[in-house]
Amino acid sequence: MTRIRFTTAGESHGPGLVAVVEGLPAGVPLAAADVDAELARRQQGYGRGRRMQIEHDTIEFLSGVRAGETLGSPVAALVRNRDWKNWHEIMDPAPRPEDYASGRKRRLTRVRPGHADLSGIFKYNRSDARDILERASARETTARVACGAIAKRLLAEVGITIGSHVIHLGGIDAVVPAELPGDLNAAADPSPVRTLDKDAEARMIARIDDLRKAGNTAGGIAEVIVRNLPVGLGSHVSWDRKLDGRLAQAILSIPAVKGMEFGAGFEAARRSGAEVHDEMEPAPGAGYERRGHVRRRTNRAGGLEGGITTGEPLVIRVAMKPISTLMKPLATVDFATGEPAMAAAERSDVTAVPAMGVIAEAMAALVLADAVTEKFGGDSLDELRRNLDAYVSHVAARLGR
Ligand code: EPS
Repeated sequence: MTRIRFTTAGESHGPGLVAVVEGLPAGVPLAAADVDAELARRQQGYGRGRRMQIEHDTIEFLSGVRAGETLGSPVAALVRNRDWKNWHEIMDPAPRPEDYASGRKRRLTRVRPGHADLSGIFKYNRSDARDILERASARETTARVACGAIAKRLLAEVGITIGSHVIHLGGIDAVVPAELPGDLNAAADPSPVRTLDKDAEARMIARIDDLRKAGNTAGGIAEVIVRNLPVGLGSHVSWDRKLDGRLAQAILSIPAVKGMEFGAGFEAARRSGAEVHDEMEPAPGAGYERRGHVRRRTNRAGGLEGGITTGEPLVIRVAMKPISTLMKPLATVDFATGEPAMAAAERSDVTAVPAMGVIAEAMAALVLADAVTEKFGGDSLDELRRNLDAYVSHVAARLGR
């Protein structure tokens, strides 16, 4: 059983970030440009800090790709941190104790509320919050997006597409059109806040400007849509095979993400069964093969029933809290003295909600690529495709069509 696994390594201000993806079939077309395009999407967004002017993320493949195709072996890749040149001294892996004594290096001890700083210091028995924050930083999501871009290439080869858009930012709701554009990212990416609502866009930008002036930060909600999934990914049989649970683990692990919903989400809890469940009808026409020629009249389930894909679009909404590094800092305790203090004000963003949508796409892509390889296996893309095609022909014929 082939399965996709991935991991990342790297600190925010270290030399670079490493991404490793394992379990891809051989023969998936893959170029650095595919990954770079996704890395660039993650770097955009109104409300980012000065760091994004320093970085220009690009990938270097170290293994697993040859002549533009995956080999079936682990794909390892490197993204260098351009900012590293400014942090050599602070991030020196072998500093001298006298550097601290002389004040050349300072420990960060005014821990920031909302960050991993203090819990990490206690847990890992460190005396400098930098030992925690360098890895807790959302810079790490660069490597996740690199892994996700590779997963997206595999999904695209079997016709599955993923997009996202921002539906809320800093207290401002976007009006979501009843029919979303076919190419969601082509419509959302040109917006500085990745929203489809022009009027809300202007108000979101003004809100970010106000918060920046006030030294404050904003959260928001992005919606991820996955189209053309076959019915039957994931499983109802055991808790850890349910696809909703697998997606939730992946998406809730994104820094600052506090909640998520599938389809109608929390609203479903307030409504009656007749108002929530999606009625079914025969769908004999072309384009419904992957759904077994059955269509839901609505998609309040968000594309999943019993932890299994229905073949309807997967609809996931992801909520991000405001960034926890505030330029107008909050009260805290200085870990070095035990005295009350104001938190450290590190350079940061006002908001990263537009980027978070791109990161959520990547995490969803990795879970779905895993579910696709789990169900259809195959050591090569051709073999996986044959297995998928045979399955789709089978489900499409089940109702006698
Ligand atoms: C981040 C703080 C900022 C962000 C960073 C996430 O970095 P810095 O401390 O260098 O100013 O820019 O995000 C990225 C570097 C990135 O690539 O997204 C944090 O504390 O999480």
